[in-house]
Amino acid sequence: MKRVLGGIAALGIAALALTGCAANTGGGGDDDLITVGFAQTGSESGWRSANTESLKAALSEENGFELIFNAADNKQEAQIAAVRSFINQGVDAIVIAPITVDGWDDVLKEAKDAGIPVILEDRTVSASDDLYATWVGLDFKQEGKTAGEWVADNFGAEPTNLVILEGTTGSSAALDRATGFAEAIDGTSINVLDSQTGDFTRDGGKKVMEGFLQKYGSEIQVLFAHNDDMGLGALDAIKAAGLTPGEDIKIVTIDAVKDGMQALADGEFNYIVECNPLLGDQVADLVKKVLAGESVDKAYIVPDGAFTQEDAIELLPTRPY
Ligand code: GZL
Repeated sequence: MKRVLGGIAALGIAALALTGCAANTGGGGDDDLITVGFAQTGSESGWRSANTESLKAALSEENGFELIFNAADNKQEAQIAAVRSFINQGVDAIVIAPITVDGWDDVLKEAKDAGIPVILEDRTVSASDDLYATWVGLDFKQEGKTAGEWVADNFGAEPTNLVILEGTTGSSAALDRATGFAEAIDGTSINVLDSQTGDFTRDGGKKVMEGFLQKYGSEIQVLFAHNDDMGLGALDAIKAAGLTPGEDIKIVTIDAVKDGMQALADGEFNYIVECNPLLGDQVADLVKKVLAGESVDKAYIVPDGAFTQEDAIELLPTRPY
């Protein structure tokens, strides 16, 4: 297993945050607290829950923040409305986990015109990077590539039929994972029978997998799911079809949340590429740096690991999410 270095980097940044002496920028309720509006995508997956917990823990009052939180139920119009509300409330900074890449230019311009810096976390946007202060997240294309390389290495030499459960349509996570995966299997004997969105949810993964099984049945040899939750939903459909997940259909997913790692340890999944949701400390540190007028990079990538069944059995007891 590749050791995850992101944790060390995050701890280092967290230490800086705790000792950092960001100027009191006031704003919001208690003048000593930094008021942050956080527009989260929703609560579509185990990854999202872990990411929300991480940001709420870091943007806490004891860390010097007053947090206004909104979860947009995976709908961009609700997320944009939340950002407009933060602007109207005159918060000191706005954090966004943008559901999809497009559609952000107008509201980001409104935040800039109001003099409120925007920090992006998790997914990215297509808007010009002069419309936000910085972004911290993951290398989704590499995650897709790592999953594809595992499929190519294990099944690419022989003609192998594969189906894909895609993440939320238009999200940078789904777009970039698809690109990385396709590049990795290019030139192999992997045959993609079908690829549809399950919107990163268990229910979506189950419903789409039911459709795949009705259409292709036991022709399906491998499933690539853009996240654990859709893979976990697909398990129900595979078992209902009388097939054994991890054996009749090999499964590779992305995230490595606890339920996914349990399925991997149990042999129902065969490989998981990590996507680290614990971005809170880095987001909090970046908010303080931006408000203190310190220069920051436009992008910070948190490294990911990848896990086999043996790794999952060893690591499950100590996994932080
Ligand atoms: C990835 C994140 C994705 C996760 C899903 O950083 O945006 O959204 O992979 C989540 O589990 O729903």
